[in-house]
Amino acid sequence: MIKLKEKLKQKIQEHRPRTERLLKEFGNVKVGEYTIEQVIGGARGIKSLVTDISYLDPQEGIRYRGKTLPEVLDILPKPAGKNYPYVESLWYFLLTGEVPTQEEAEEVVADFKKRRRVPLYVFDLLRNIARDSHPMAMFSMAIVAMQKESIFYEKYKLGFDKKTAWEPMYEDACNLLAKLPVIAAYIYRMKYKSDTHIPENPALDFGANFAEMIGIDPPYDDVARMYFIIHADHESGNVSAHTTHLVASALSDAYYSLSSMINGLAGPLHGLANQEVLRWLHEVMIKMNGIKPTEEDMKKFVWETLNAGQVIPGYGHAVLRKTDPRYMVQRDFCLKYLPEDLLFQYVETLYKVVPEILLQHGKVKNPWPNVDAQSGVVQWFYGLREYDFYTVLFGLGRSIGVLANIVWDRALGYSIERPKSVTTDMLEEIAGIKKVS
Ligand code: HAX
Repeated sequence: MIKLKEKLKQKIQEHRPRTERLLKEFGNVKVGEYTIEQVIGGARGIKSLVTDISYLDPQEGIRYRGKTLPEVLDILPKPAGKNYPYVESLWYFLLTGEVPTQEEAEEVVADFKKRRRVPLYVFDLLRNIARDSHPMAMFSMAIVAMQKESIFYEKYKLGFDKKTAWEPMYEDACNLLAKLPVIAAYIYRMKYKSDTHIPENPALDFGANFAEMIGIDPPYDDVARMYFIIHADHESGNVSAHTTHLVASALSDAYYSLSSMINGLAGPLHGLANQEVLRWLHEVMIKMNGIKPTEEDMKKFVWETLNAGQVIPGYGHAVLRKTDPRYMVQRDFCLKYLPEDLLFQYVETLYKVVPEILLQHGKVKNPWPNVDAQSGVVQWFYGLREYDFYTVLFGLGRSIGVLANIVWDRALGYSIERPKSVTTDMLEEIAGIKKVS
């Protein structure tokens, strides 16, 4: 058993009594109250999920296991000579809450390499899907196609043991996560690079192997690591994390759960916003004949979009009430490595004008940019220009957090999810405007 799994086992044993005590002794204590607006409005703000892996403060932004993103990027072990940490060290950190040593992180790197082989039938399947399908649809299908590999499902058939169910879930999660860069790279090269492929490199870690397989030279390996790490988790209520948790709560295995997550992430109000930002920016660039717009020009385009009833992609958030720290990490990266890039200049101009316009527009609760407003610029600069692939990158990163979460879901024996619905008549009666007979 590798050190990560041993440590995780110990953490689970230590944690279980806390959950058991809360349920047994304090199960009736109220967590909060909620309103009709929250019920109709997508359960916004209703505290009904538990995770210790990350927490999203509306003012501060995300913390993974109590640490801000700059802290995480700083303290996790990195490959020699590189600026960003191993994705595998984040996996260790999210699962255990402890920063791995270099040796512990590299043990996970070695473990993931052994799990990387993708069954041939997955490539056969991908080759038989209409080539103009969206890469997120391909990614989702490839993941669910591997369900027959599930160890959790096999063990379940022999008899479900609540205390040990996390172990096969952990094995599935590691097996699946290790394969995702290989699958994503295959989709990319099949769709956009004339179906020419680059074999995986057993010498490389998760991020570097992905970079090599899609065919982009260093320092894109560091870009990939940074990108996957900052997209990994955003607590449990966002569509992708919640979907994974919801599906896994029915004791569906990691393959079914993660495939559903990809489907949820593919919505333009969620992960697909990163491709929409690039599409929108290019429309603006065409109108500007490729020259940098003035703030006045940019204001005009933003208002045109709003007046056409469209959202400004990359702005706003359901929880955050300030600029997304994931935006800031990428902005700092751009300021350091590509300050003169034209697309970055567009994004910077937007940053100056959009918040004020959204405030004047008067609808949004958060006028500040989110992660998606900046991420395409970095990808574009390093040569990944097929922007309908950007959400696949997000999906790769998000998989790290949501898979860590469902391992813990099984460890703590969380119940099948089943909120209660009401009818509109019932809400009208609660509001005091109608009597239900
Ligand atoms: N541009 C224009 N209008 C916006 C807006 C934006 N960027 N963001 C919100 N609004 C509008 C909403 O459409 C809503 O209008 P209606 O009352 O007419 O329905 C109103 O402002 C209030 O919305 P809100 O409470 O501020 O925001 P929500 O919690 O409902 O939605 C969203 C949060 C992220 C979905 C929203 O801000 C949005 O659509 N943003 C643009 C798309 C985007 O960038 N999505 C990615 C978010 C980050 C993420 O999850 N990445 O994966």
